Amino acid sequence: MKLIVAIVQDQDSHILIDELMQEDYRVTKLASTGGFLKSGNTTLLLGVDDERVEKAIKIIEDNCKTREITTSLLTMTIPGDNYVPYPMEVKVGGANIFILDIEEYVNY
Ligand code: 2BA
Repeated sequence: MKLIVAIVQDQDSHILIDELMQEDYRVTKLASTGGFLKSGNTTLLLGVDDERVEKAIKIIEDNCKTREITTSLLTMTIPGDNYVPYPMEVKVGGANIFILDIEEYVNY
């Protein structure tokens, strides 16, 4: 068994969860925050039998889009001590996926 940890964009999460549930995957949704953009994203946990991992990844891939986001990070102006917003284009992934081996799964 594997644990799939998938960090996806909020906009994609509802349809993605519906698609996964339709294929009988069990899903836990966590509200998370990206360290770089400091904005919300969604982390999904899926406990999956080994032979169903590939299909789960394909469903995630099919339902998550990469998007260009313009963000303003703060940077210091020279001369002076003022902070001014500095626009920056960032490509946010459709999904960042970690696949972990599960030693034991217990369900009461
Ligand atoms: P954030 O940390 O908010 O990052 C959003 C996007 O900003 C990233 O998209 C990446 O394109 C860019 N980015 C991140 N750190 C950067 C840096 N130091 N310099 C320049 N650009 C940077 P993704 O790579 O697709 O990541 C989307 C979200 O997935 C991340 O949100 C974070 O919440 C999570 N994530 C990605 N890689 C991770 C990892 N190795 N461990 C834990 N979480 C991860």
